[in-house]
Amino acid sequence: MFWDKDIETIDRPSLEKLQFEKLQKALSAAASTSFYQKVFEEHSVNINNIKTLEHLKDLPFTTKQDLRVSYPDGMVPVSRSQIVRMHASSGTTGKSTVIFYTQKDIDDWANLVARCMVATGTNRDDVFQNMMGYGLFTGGLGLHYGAERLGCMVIPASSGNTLKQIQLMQDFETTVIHITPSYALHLVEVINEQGIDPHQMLVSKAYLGAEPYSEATRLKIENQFGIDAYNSYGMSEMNGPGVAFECTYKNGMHLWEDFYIIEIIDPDTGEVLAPGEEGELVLTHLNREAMPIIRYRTRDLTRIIPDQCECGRTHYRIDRIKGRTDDMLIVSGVNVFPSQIETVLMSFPEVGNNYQIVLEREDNLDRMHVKVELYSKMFHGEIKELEQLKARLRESLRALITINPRIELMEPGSLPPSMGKAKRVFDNRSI
Ligand code: DLL
Repeated sequence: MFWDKDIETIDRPSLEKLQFEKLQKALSAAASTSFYQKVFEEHSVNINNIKTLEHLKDLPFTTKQDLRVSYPDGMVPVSRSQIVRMHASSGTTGKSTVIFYTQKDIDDWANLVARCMVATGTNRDDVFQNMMGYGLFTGGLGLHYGAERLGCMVIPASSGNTLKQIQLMQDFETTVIHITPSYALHLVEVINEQGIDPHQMLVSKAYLGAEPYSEATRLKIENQFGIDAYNSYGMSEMNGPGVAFECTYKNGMHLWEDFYIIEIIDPDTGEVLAPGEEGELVLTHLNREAMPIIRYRTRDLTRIIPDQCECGRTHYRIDRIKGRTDDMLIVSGVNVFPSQIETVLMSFPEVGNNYQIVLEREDNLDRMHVKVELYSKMFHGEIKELEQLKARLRESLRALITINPRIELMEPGSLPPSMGKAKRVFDNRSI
């Protein structure tokens, strides 16, 4: 099942030719903005010297800080009257970064999202309940327009209000949901609390994204709901959701290369790495009129999966995001990604749906404290069993991250639930 078979299965030489044509247009649009004019001048860049895709690596990177510096519209080559929408990043630090779209940009984005949904087998007969926040965040409206373009019936539920979500799911026979993985874990708990069997509901698919999560969490959500969960990746700077999406093979996310040029770089040196090597994802937007962005450093760590997918799509897949270059924790000198901790926790069948990582400094030493909810049945047995579980959790974490964390076992519902992007790490060391 394809939305645009010719483009999705295009051979690599034709894809590269198309990318190069689009890159030239994107570069000349960028060069007409005040931001890139200055940057290209500073780096002595003459865009006429970019004669092949290979030359892209001669151009400077664009960073989140650059978007802040050029706030609000230093990267916009079109007039205000051509702009029909803006979104802003969900960043919690500093000034938010703003993204603009022309009508063509919105149409292209809707088509791209429709392409993603079709790759998972969704069609116009589906009822799509969108549980991502509507507003400046791109998660809500991004999928909304794509699902309408495909012809689904869209329920614009937005995030939160969990009992209402469940009622909508039942009354309108929702078949596909779009939700953050942390909220999905909370939703399924509330469904069970209401005495409803999630397996009896008609929902058959979930699109999970907007935050990092492990394969173990995907499996947990799939098993608890009895559905297929698909990984969805994107960021405001590159439109929002729809940048990369899994197909029915659920084996890495197709990153749509007719819209974006992918590079994986060494985050320390900026050097471009070979396909298959892990590093920071850098994306060039090839399609946006209102805001061309060249070589954007996403800070997300992943790798290209170089072999071709069995679905027939030729666009490269990227692996599950391992974390961000800026969310790596350094605990007692050891580098730890929260995703490593989540993988261990969620592989224990006794572990419930929520956890927190708290870092503290005691007597000048770093201490890691992992608070983890268990299923309620675990509190009906003997204390000895809980002590053994604690020891097994501590040992599994120590084996992987070489740090001995303090484990606190908690009853379900003890930790605050997440309705959107979850905050799970609390670093209290510098306070
Ligand atoms: O989160 C767009 C989005 C909405 C994607 C809905 C998927 C679904 P931002 O708020 O700008 O945009 O945050 C982008 O979120 O750089 C990643 O660090 C993280 N992220 C997004 N999707 C995933 C994912 C939206 N599937 C930032 N896995 C990105 C891991 C993800 N991290």
